[in-house]
Amino acid sequence: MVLSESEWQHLLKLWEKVEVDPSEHGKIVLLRLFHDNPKTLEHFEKFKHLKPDELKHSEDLKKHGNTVFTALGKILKKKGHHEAELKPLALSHATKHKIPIQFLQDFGSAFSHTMAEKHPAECGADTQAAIKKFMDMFCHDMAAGYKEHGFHG
Ligand code: ZNH
Repeated sequence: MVLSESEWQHLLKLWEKVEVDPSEHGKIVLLRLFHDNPKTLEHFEKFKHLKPDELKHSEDLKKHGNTVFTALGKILKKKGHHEAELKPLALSHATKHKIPIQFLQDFGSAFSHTMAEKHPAECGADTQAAIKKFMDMFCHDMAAGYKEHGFHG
């Protein structure tokens, strides 16, 4: 699951586009995740009671999108050396939010599809394959962190 230098470069180039507006990118990916797997929305106390239209226009969802994408960007830029960044995330997602690994994989698909749609020039087949590898690595390392906290999501 090790990424090559050229795969990291594809991802970093794509990320330059994401960083222009992380809240908007985060929001679109989360909306797609909630649409593709409605069970994921149930884990958000602050969003699960919103109607689809309210969710779409929620400033709070944008804020959360920014939180998630800022964290994801920090991880990506470590090019695989992300132990320090993943530790607190594995802890909170295992013990507090209780998010099954499957949902993190679903997030990866929503992320990949959104990028291909929004940034076709930066998201060719090579980049899509790199995203898949990166998200597989992320999920694998999160699962290892989950186990340390006795969560087998
Ligand atoms: Zn999450 C939160 C990141 C996915 C659910 N997150 C969160 C935060 C962060 C994150 C940074 C804040 C802090 C803490 O820890 O708490 N996430 C993230 C990332 C990812 C994710 C990076 C991928 C990649 N999440 C996810 C999913 C889900 C979730 C998939 C479901 C389904 N989160 C969550 C919750 C929370 C969080 C529920 C809490 C929110 C509030 O605020 O309430």
